[in-house]
Amino acid sequence: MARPLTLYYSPFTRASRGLWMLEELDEPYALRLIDTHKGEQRNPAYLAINPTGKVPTLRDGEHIIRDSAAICAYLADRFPGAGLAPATDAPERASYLTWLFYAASNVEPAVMVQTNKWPVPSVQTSWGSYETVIETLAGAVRGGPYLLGKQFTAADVVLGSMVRFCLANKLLPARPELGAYVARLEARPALQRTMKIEAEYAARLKA
Ligand SMILES: N[C@@H](CCC(=O)N[C@@H](CS)C(=O)NCC(=O)O)C(=O)O
Repeated sequence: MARPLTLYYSPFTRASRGLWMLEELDEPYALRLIDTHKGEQRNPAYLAINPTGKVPTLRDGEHIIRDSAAICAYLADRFPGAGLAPATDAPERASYLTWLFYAASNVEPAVMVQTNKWPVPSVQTSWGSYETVIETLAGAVRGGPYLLGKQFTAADVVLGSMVRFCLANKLLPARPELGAYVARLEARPALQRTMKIEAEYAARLKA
């Protein structure tokens, strides 16, 4: 049975990952705009579906999924025909899960700690050092075109979104491997459509 997909979304936030993922699928979906500047993410109706008060959240019929990486992984598995995740018994699944979880649990906090100069001893961090993360990322995308080679997956949406944001905001060094990877991602029609939708929704919020 068809279950309408709704993404609770705010432009130029971590919700952009969910939007890009939806654009990679050939499935109908709706966007519900949450104006985070007006604090709509803390409205009781929204907190009822996402008690963290953060965007994005995905509704798939009666199912609610939150956290951008989980949303991307969920959609990839929910629509296997799109080929955005290796099958659970495919050997490529190992690499896929590694990068998906590495992005969410290591890249993002490593960049936050580095940028904010938070004093955390590397022995206590899950990612080791910021430099280790940079080398790991550069090595992961050097061969390409994508993290798993020829197959583009939800792991590219999640990790690629982070690398793209970090390069644009100078939170990662302009390593040629990282820049070339982002250029390959930006050549994808789905990401180009995402960028257009983002700009339209951002303009709508300003109006
Ligand atoms: N782990 C969450 C984090 C989401 C998140 O940090 N969202 C931010 C926007 S980028 C937000 O909703 N901020 C509004 C607020 O904190 O009030 C995810 O990846 O979905």
